[in-house]
Amino acid sequence: MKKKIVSALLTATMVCGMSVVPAVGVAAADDTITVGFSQVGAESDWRTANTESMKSTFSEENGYELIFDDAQQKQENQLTAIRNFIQQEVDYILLAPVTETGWDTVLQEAKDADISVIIVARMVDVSDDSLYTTWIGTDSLLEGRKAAEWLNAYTTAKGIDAKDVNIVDIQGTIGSTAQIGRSKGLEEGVDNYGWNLLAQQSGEFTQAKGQEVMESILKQSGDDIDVVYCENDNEAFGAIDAIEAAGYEVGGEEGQILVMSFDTTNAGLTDTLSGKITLDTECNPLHGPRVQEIIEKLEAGEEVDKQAYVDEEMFAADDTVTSIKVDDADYEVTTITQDIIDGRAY
Ligand code: GYE
Repeated sequence: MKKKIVSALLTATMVCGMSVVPAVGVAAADDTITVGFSQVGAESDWRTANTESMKSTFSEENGYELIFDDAQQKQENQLTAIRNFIQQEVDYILLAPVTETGWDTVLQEAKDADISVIIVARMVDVSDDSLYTTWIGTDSLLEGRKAAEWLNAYTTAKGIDAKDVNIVDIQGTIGSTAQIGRSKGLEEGVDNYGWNLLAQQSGEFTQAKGQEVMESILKQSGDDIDVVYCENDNEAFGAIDAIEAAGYEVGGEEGQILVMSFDTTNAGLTDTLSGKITLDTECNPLHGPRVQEIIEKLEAGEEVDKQAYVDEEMFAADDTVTSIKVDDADYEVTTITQDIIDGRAY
């Protein structure tokens, strides 16, 4: 831990009254950057890939000491973890916040302790943005808008009337950036095109909850459902299991229930290849190297952007729609292949 070692050296200098020439081992330890990472949990394949990316980046070989804390999807655990990091005098705090609100007090404590905070993946909603140094993550609203534009293009290409498009939205963790943006993108599509939103309920980004929620919605309105918009892959896996167990088929053909998803994890794209998921919109979890680049810049005294979005793609089961437009920008929709899946890093 840099700060502690520096102060230990200063103390040694004062006590001995002579200059201290650090031994080689001490000098090496002096370079170690201590990072406390408060991770939301392990609710999804995306999250596991994200944890893995952070752990392999902030390794001893790379000159870091990582203190990792899994909050099990609870904000109170994240608050405790951050307070522990402050007490341990880490050099940086990385926070992947479960929801957007409720961070002002604890981030003020980090600021008072002079510790830089980097927000990862989801965003925080704080009254003073000097409470964090920078944010890196996904543009969830754009993801939702892209998915909605694809649905409009797909149903139009199939000659389906907008008023015959009945949608179920299995939302993510309520109040998280990923949920807020993805739900809003769909809701805008409902307003713009006149689709019917039959049900909207949280599956908490997990397979188990996605399945449970889908089961109960199927009981109420099974025969009416045309589209299930899952806000991540794990919810989609659960929803697909529920749909098939109830005797319905998933897919993009007439009479089937069309499943849309986000994340493009390996398992998600495998379901896209088999046609169980018709569209999977990417959300890239490999933030480790990106955060490392930010830390290196800060260490060098350079300026960093206040926020940075990651570029993301869209993958479909077939080529009914090959590109869509959001706010005058074109986005390609790639038909998934096994080669694409094999060539991906997660
Ligand atoms: O889509 C989901 C995860 O915050 C972007 O959280 C992330 C989301 C991701 O649990 O699978």
